[in-house]
Amino acid sequence: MRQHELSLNETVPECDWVVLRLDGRGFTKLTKEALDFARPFDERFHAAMQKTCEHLMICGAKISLCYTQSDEISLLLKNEDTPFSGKTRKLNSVFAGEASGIFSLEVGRPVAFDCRAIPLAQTADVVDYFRWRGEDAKRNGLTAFCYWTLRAAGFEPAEVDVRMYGLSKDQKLELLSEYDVDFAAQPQWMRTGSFLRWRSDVRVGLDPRTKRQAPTTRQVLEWLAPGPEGQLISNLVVDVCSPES
Ligand SMILES: Nc1nc2c(ncn2[C@@H]2O[C@H](COP(=O)(O)OP(=O)(O)O)[C@@H](O)[C@H]2O)c(=O)[nH]1
Ligand SMILES: [Mg+2]
Repeated sequence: MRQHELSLNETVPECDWVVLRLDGRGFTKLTKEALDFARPFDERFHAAMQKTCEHLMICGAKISLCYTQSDEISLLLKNEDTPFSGKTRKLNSVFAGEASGIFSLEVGRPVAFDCRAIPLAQTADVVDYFRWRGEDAKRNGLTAFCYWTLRAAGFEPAEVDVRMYGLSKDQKLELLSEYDVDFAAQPQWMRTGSFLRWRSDVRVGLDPRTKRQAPTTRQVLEWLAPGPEGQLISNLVVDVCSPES
């Protein structure tokens, strides 16, 4: 029986970094029908995603960096910090379970996330990975604003598809300004997604051993949104991935 059970046993291959990407299952339907969230973006939905990210950062593994956009979350781990001896079935199921549990509590109904483990050979791949997800967030965010602006103006879904077919980024921005929607003025998490990272917080406190004031360092979570050109993404990732971090 053990042989059967171990037949799908896989571990993360040789690499410097591992990303775990989680994605909400059927969230198009969930956000539309069951939970009636504002479209294209909803502060309550985003708050539940943020709570989920914060939980994942402290749920037992050393996560170097977290990024979220729409219904997805990417967690970056150093290979040596990857728990469960890098067994992908454990990583994928446990992290999906942790995210599903906390998000369900936040929104008050059962939801599921999937999770995939992605090995990345070196730091340059990590920069590329987060820029890729950031580009996806920007493209989808802009398209979603255009789509729902046209729907709010009374167009049927098929008419919106025709109106938006083949539009470039600049044409989409133009379309929004025709309807007095200032895309640049929308909250940054909607346009680029956002990062959650650990920051060292140094404070002066009483050292119980010496009974003297002394600096103490603790790790606190900090949310950041990348700039429009993705510069922050490279800087942040390189910073997080540096050997001293
Ligand atoms: N209403 C609403 N929907 C959102 C929000 N964030 C993400 N979504 C939806 O979540 C879905 C995520 O896409 P995808 O993972 O491809 O779809 P899925 O397979 O149905 O989960 C999209 O349909 C988004 O519109 C939000 O803030 N408000
Ligand atoms: Mg999804």
